[in-house]
Amino acid sequence: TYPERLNCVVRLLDERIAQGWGGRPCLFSLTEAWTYGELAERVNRIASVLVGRLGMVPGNRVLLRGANTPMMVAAYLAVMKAGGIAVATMPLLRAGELVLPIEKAEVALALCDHRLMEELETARHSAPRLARIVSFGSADAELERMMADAPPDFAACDTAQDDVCLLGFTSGTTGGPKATMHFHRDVMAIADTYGRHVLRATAEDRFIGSPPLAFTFGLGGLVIFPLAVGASTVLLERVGPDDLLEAIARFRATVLFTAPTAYRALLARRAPDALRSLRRCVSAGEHLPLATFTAWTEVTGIPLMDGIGATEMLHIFIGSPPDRIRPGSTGQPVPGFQAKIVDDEGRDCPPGTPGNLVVRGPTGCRYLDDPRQTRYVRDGWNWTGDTYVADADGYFWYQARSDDMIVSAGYNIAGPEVERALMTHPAVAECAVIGTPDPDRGMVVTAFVVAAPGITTGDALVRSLQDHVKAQIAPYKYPRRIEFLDELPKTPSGKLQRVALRRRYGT
Ligand code: 3SK
Repeated sequence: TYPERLNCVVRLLDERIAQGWGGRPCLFSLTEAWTYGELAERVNRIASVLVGRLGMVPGNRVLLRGANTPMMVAAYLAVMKAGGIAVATMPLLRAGELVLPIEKAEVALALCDHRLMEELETARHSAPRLARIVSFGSADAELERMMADAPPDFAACDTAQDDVCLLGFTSGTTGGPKATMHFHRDVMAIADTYGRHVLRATAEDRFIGSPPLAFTFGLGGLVIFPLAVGASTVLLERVGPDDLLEAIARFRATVLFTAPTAYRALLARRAPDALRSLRRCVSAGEHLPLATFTAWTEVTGIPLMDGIGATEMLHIFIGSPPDRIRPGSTGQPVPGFQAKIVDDEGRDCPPGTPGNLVVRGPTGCRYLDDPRQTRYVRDGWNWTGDTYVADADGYFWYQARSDDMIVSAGYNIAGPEVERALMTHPAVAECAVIGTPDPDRGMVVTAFVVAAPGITTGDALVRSLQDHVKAQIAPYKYPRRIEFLDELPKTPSGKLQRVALRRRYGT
């Protein structure tokens, strides 16, 4: 339970300063090192700018666009401290993909890394309600210039525990992205549930990882959990396996948050010495195969902590602490959350019977103004879209996605969105996109394409289609496999048979 008046930034940051921890290390990047005190001062200056110069009032939604940097963390916390609502979108989104979040969240103000301005400026032509974009991320960016004149103190907005402070967007297979609303108390709840009971980090820990701060997996793992225990965190803008490996060794990181694809890539570097400082390794965002768990555990001596979370629930809701891991299973529900398996009518399935994974808990699930609320939340249970089996001991075992979402290297990608992008290429007559198994990325986006009459298929067309998709939508969504077919498999009534396509890959 939390007090009626609650501002999560007061809890996570101001109370640390009051405790006398201002001089302790807080945020690192490859070029910067901020103490708790320095973060608190930047948060206050940004909050002063938001309210005093940019006219933000409590409840306003502020779009945040940036890579994982200390300034991005400061911007998040400043919006929430001032009573605003942080609206996070993946930094790689293209202009066309930014319009819906801006419109849906009714965003009039954005703080944007100066290197990502172009797509946002373009998006604004189709989203005129976005009245003001303020750049940040360099000494002469607009936000930094205003911060220089702003007061270093700021009295936090007196928010209620159930005031919304964060809108997280999650991809939908039909009907486009949905915005999930989270309260100030939800931010504390993930620290008090997963953080306290499963992760069990301490002030001496140093966090590191790859998920973007715009994804709540990254926000929790790299900001909320470390701040909640007074630890420090390393923020990386480039998170390829070599970048990650080098940074783990350089900063002697102890807690790693990333997806199975990255764990496999780190193992492939064959540099166990670089991983020696780690003591907690959390894997989520996609299914963790037993082979990856085993290989990681053998090489590092640290059991890989699998977990499943959702933007709807803010963070991980099933996942076991190191001493209770059952290899191959995702784990048990995080204390504070309940999970169960139900059939398509919502009736409980007995242990051992596969069915739909549903969850409920303190943090979700509330969609912003979305008719899909009643489809995905029934009787208070959030339908996750995953098929699982529970065993008699309450461990949950992943089987498959129940919908058409493709989970690749930790990214959720909606096949229909890739299909729409491909269909705008003049060489495509018809197409269908599914996920197919891949040893490195778990699944890869695979497109089956019927070429337009007279078009020559081959490698050049594959490259052209891939480049075309990367230019339309976030590049991580492009189809890594493309197969050309004379026709797509259809039912007699003309409906696409995705099952027949999946069968080609044995799934
Ligand atoms: O498992 C996930 O995909 C996830 C989503 C949102 C937040 C946290 C996690 C682990």
